[in-house]
Amino acid sequence: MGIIDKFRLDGKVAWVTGASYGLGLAYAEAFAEVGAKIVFNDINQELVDRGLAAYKEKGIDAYGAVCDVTNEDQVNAFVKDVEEKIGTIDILVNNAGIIKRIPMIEMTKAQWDQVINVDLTGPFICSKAVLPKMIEKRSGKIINACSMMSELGRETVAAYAAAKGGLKMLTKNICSEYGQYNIQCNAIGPGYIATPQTAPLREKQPDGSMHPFDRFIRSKTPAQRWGQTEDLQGLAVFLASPASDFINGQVVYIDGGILAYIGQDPSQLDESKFADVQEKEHVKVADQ
Ligand code: NAP
Ligand code: GCO
Repeated sequence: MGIIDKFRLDGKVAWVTGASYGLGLAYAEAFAEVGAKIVFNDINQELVDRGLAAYKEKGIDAYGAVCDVTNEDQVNAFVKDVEEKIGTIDILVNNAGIIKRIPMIEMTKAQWDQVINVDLTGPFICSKAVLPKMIEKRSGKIINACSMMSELGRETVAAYAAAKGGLKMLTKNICSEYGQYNIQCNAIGPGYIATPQTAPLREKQPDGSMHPFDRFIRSKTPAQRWGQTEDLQGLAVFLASPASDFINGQVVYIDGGILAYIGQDPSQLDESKFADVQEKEHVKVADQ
């Protein structure tokens, strides 16, 4: 196998959860480009249909179905359906996730539970559903969606940070427990990426000026820009492919340098430098 072949996914079935749009769609598109068969789920039929249309437009014959990653019966039924119709799942990306930006003392337990259920329990349920066949095949890749909040806290995201911190340790534990079966479990740790999930943090102010958080993130990122979903595709393919067979239990941060940099005074940023990139980064959810 030549070195470039190590990055191919020919004959592999890749399941990306919550992949109708956003980062999940970007990961799946890249996997398809290097030969994988794509299966995905989302929370309702409207989103699944939107995803199927998006994949078809990209020339990808994806399989999609409604499945709530927090519902073990739905997940097990989804996996059984995929195994019967497509084949056993070789690659799982636990991408589905939500965030609620609420000060902790104002957050209800129900809101806390919802975030933990989707962002941490969901990956547990989905990983548990695919691991038995991966063990049988002595081969498998699980990639979790960690975050800057796997390492850092910030105001209003207590539940999300707790979930993403826990997901870092779940990644290490799946590695520890199943690495002996040639199963690699790693995580992608994106920085701040321009997707619908972060759109509220980038919306221009009524006077047309930058959102304060947009300015803040650019001052914390050496690249002085938000990541684009395309920035993460190479890492996703790497972690899903034979090229990463001896990497296990790692969170690979892809953040434009945020975690390495103390940051600069946001007021010192030259906003005129951002005019050319802002339109793409401020693309509306409807255009995703
Ligand atoms: P996104 O735009 O909000 O997309 C998340 C997808 O997951 C949506 O399709 C969402 O459906 C779906 N989903 C939510 N709950 C679900 C459930 N219970 N079952 C199945 N699907 C469900 O998020 P994103 O920005 O693409 O991020 C994808 C992942 O990367 C998330 O885990 C996120 O935490 C993580 N991440 C994102 C960033 C970033 O800057 N964007 C950075 C670091 C990590 P709905 O549309 O109904 O919500
Ligand atoms: C927020 C953002 C972040 C990003 C991402 C950063 O409110 O701070 O939504 O949480 O989504 O997780 O890595």
